[in-house]
Amino acid sequence: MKRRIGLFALLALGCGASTPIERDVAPAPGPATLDVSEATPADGVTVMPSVCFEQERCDALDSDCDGHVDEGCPSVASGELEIGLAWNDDSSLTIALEPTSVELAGDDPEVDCGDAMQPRRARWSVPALAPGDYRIRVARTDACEAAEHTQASVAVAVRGRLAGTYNVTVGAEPADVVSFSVTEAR
Ligand SMILES: [Ca+2]
Repeated sequence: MKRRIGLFALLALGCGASTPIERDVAPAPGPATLDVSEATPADGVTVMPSVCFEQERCDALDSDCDGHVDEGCPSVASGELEIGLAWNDDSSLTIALEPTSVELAGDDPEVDCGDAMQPRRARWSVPALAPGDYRIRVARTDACEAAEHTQASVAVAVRGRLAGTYNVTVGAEPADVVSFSVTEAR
């Protein structure tokens, strides 16, 4: 009887452990050896619902919900990290990424400081993400005399998946938007 219980317990354990065993047997192929954590919005940041259109609209969002920000739009480079930034007043904003050793490809938008009606849209990307803890902020530049508080939207796609679209208020100090981690897959 004792032996039978032991066997049953072993079988039950086997069922519970099926997921990691499957992953060991069939590892992800090729370069897909990184895991990306769920993105964590910073305090005070609003996570916006996705609104999906048939085609990308080049609006610094992932407007066709394919996991890429403004893919195929003029002067937009794709990458494992893609960031779109949009705002609508006469401030000048940029993205700051930690770790700072990771170089963001992309340019601060050329803004006409006197034209508050000019849409402000900018995109940045990182071709390949190494394992690490990442944090995205929005910061002011000195290009225009800034409004006191600016509402900005930040769309973040990581490895072909939209992490989220965030609304953030940017004051004098850089505003935290979101953080995520990239780890080696086990
Ligand atoms: Ca897209």
